[in-house]
Amino acid sequence: MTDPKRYLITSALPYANGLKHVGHLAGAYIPADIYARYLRAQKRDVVFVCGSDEHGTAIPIQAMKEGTTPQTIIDKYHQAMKEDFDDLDISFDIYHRTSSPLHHETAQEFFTKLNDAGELETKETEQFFDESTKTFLADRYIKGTCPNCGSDRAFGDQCENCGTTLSPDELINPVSTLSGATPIKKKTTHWYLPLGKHEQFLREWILEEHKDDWRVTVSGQCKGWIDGGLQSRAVTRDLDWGVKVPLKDADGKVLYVWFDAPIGYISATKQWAIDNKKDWKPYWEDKDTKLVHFIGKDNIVFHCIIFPIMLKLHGNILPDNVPANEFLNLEGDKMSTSRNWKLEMRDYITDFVKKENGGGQCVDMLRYYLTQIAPETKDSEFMWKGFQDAVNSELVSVFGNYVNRTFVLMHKLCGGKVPTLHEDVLDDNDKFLIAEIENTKAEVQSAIEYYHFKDALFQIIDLSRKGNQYMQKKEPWIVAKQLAENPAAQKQIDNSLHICLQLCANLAVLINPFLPNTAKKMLHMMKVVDKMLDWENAGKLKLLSVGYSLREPQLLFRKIEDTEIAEQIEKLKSGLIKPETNTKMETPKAETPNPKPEIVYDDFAKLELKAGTVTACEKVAKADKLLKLEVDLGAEKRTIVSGIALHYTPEEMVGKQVVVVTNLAPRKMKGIESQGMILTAEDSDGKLQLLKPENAVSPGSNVS
Ligand code: B3M
Ligand code: ZN
Repeated sequence: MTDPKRYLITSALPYANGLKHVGHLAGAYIPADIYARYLRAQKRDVVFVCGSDEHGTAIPIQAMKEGTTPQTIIDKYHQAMKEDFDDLDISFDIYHRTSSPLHHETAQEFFTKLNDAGELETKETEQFFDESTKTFLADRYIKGTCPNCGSDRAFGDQCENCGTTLSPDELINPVSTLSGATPIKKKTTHWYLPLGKHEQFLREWILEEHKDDWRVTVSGQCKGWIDGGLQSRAVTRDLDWGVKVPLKDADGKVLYVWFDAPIGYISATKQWAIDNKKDWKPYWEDKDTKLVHFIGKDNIVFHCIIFPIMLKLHGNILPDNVPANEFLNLEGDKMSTSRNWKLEMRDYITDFVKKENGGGQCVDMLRYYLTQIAPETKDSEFMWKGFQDAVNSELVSVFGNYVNRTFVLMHKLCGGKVPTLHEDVLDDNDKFLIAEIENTKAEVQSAIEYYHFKDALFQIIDLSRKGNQYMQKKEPWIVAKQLAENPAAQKQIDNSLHICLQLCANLAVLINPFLPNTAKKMLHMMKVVDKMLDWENAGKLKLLSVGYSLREPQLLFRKIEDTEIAEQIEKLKSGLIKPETNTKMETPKAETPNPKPEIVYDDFAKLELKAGTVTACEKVAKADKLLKLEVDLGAEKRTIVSGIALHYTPEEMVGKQVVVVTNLAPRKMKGIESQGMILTAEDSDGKLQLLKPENAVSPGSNVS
């Protein structure tokens, strides 16, 4: 879209069920923030919205885990996520929440309009139902084995391991995550959005109209969905947590979280408009608005297929682009909350930003590295060593060093003032750098407009690298020594430092959308006001007036020490919970330290071993390694305390089968009587895995 009147930028609404990690930050928040800051510097009319996604089964499940109410959970994580985004200078114009009455009204109006227009269908189907808790098992209330990758961490809506979108019927061995029970089927009626009716529209809009400007990873995924045949999607659920279906005959039903969540972008815009005395409508109704959704790749189908159909039917504008990012891995492995293999935004804030030598520079260091490794076209890798290298050998040694050198020399050779530019003695090196300043602006601008943020950032650092090379060629400190014999050389010194200083000012403008704290520090050093950061100022040598006196330099970035990196890697590794159950593991070398003495069969026969199903599980207070399990053994239930808390979360234990030594004398652990022991295998690296029957057996089955 050329020259839109206004921009609406959205970042995926994070679920308010836990803290978010740097993968989320790199995927949906930093790129959107760069884009919004860039547009603001261009004096565009731009609104950047986000907020917490507070519905769906993820919320009550987290509440169960933490032994509290869904409301407490959303309040807690909404606040925490908002603070984290603030601490990392993500400049939302509003951070809203989908539990707000305004959102509920907006989502209900949306549903009503589509339903009244006959665009939704109702269907009676049989769905999984947990008889013990009297709950229909939608989405994350049901889990089982993924038909695609075989992981046992697949939910009724999506596999956590491979990301495939699923329906409960596709799960192998489905169990209720609420009780661990095997569900039955029960009839229920729901509203569906018939996606198939809109196939032609999607083909034309995505595969033709946007064939050149959408990322191939995005349009490719869309094509796959469309070619695969678009099924009708249920937009309601039998749950008691969510936006109520606004119809008389729909008691106990709420809108599907993926129906209401994207409408959250609209309700956030409405709230922003109320707060700022603006009109929200043009942002969602006027064709001259450019709407851009920043998301991670697992959200593509919702933002490129389902929500656009909803928007079209409701009479809203469609997104102009959805620059979805791929995933960010961490130290060679997939980031995962359940395995605790992750770097939460909050961890970085605590360990770097809030430390004595932290602050804005540490915010910018993370923003820098995450942009440099942004998974724009393929999955990428966060490596602590890579972070250290990016900071030390690019931010410190190239960009920071260039700025510092320029300021030091200007104070030493030009009396702390911006020297004159003598046009009559410009040499080729001067001319080359002046041209590079202009070219770089154009290149950065074009890269940002195509959502190639990584490339844009590279161009900026490269410009500072050229500044260093220029300084090395011009050597004003050497020229200064010749002044006694050759006073005309002062002109050379003036030119070098004039150009170098103007380049510093340009770098501040260009880096501002990416590293806002750094730009601010540079403004302070140059004693200029924020207005200097207007984008139109870049590309020219006119930012600083001749004769203007500047401050002493401040170091822009500190070095990252080896010890800091080592600590982070250690922290990550010691927190790891368990390996993927379907990950191939190398067979440990045959090694039997202290072999036990031989026994006769009768010794073995003394053991009573049974298979059981875990029906409840929780952490044991003040014991990092212990979990308390309730195990169903058919004829009886047992409480068992087991030292597996570093390898399994309570939530993932529920529903699992285990092998129990049932005739072991009871033993008290942390005040709890453990009535048995579950069997595990310990890998060579200390990771524990449960021993369990290959296929589910009835609880109480003998093991021999
Ligand atoms: N909350 C899923 C996620 O956090 C979902 C995004 C909603 S965007 C409208 O990945
Ligand atoms: Zn899978």
